[in-house]
Amino acid sequence: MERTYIMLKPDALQRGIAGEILARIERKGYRITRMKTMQLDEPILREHYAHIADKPFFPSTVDYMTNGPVLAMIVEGENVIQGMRTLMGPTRNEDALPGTIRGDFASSTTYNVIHGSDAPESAEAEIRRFFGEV
Ligand code: DGI
Repeated sequence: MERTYIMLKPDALQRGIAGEILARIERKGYRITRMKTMQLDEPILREHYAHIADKPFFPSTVDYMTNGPVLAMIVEGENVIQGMRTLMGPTRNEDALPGTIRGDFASSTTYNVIHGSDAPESAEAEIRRFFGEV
């Protein structure tokens, strides 16, 4: 069974929509096997977001992501990495269709409520980064 790293971003918790997002993940048939809240800091975000760390929007991403706790999760299911990306919707807010988590809840490309790994290698690296060896 495949697994992926999913993270509800601070605005999901602050807006009280975490339960609704978790329900969508469960309703799809995926299993949440680990879950914890965490306060992120800039060093872990520089690692997690190394591919965007030199972008002009990165400082606002750090402000957003350190604004309050996140909900870190390991989610399992058949082809769950791609399946969760489909359920989440794309990165750019204007492309996220209604019916997807981002399409229904994200208020901007920065404030986009959820993270999900994009490939098997990044899923394992992110699980290790946020949960250690599990
Ligand atoms: O895997 P994703 O989260 O969909 O996208 P990513 O890994 O390319 O980017 C990580 C996060 O960085 C993304 O969730 C939101 C932010 N980001 C990416 N591209 C842009 C952006 N934020 C702004 N404001 N503008 C962008 O073009």
